[in-house]
Amino acid sequence: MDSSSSKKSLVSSSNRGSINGGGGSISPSSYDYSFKILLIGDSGVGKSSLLLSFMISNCQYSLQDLSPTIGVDFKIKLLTIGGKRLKLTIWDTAGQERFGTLTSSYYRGAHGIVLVYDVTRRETFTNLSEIWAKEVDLYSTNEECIKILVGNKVDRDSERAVTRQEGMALAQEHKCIFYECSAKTRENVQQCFKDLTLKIMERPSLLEQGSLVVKRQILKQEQFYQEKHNRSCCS
Ligand SMILES: Nc1nc2c(ncn2[C@@H]2O[C@H](COP(=O)(O)OP(=O)(O)O)[C@@H](O)[C@H]2O)c(=O)[nH]1
Ligand SMILES: [Mg+2]
Repeated sequence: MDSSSSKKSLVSSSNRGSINGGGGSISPSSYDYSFKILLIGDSGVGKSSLLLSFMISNCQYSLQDLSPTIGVDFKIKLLTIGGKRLKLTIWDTAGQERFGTLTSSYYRGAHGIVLVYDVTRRETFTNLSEIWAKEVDLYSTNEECIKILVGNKVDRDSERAVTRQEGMALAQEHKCIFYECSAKTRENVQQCFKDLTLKIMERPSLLEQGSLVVKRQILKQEQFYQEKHNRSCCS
């Protein structure tokens, strides 16, 4: 199973169309676990493009299709891993990172955080340590959340300003998984999100949180049927 849809944010009135023709509400009974993943990093590093590249499965597209997306707040991807049906809600900034105005609510409850830099722009790499990792420490409410460092735009190898070794060293320093990707060629994009999800599932505390929504739903249904049963017994 692999389907996707984009959703309106509670705070934004913008409504971008769904990418894979998905859409509509997704019933909690259609997945076992629900995880919040977010993308951070400097403007222009390719966060929105990586997200689009991940959302669009098995189809051809050109770089024009990856033009900057402003106003998308989050996208939902349903997928099955290890027999478990997962709902990934992936949050992308609507360009606020340009003004340094990402709020704590963006980070709240995240199970996975994707820290992105552009391998051709060194300042986007140094800003990860100087700005973004600090924001994560400050705002992330899940101490155990899984972080992944992504060096994007590896298709522009001749313009490289950050080596793979440097990326690996930074990932080690911040206890992150490390991937180099290209949203343009889609190299490593699926693997990177899949690996992140697998690591979330391996962490019991995150798995527990991810399943709470489902548990609540089941409890509600049970209460509903119990009450219905009691009413019909006593009347
Ligand atoms: N060559 C190349 N260009 C990319 C790649 N990913 C994104 N871009 C381009 O980089 C620019 C910024 O991308 P965008 O996704 O809007 O970055 P964001 O601000 O981090 O969301 C756009 O012009 C994209 O087409 C990539 O992997 N390779
Ligand atoms: Mg963007």
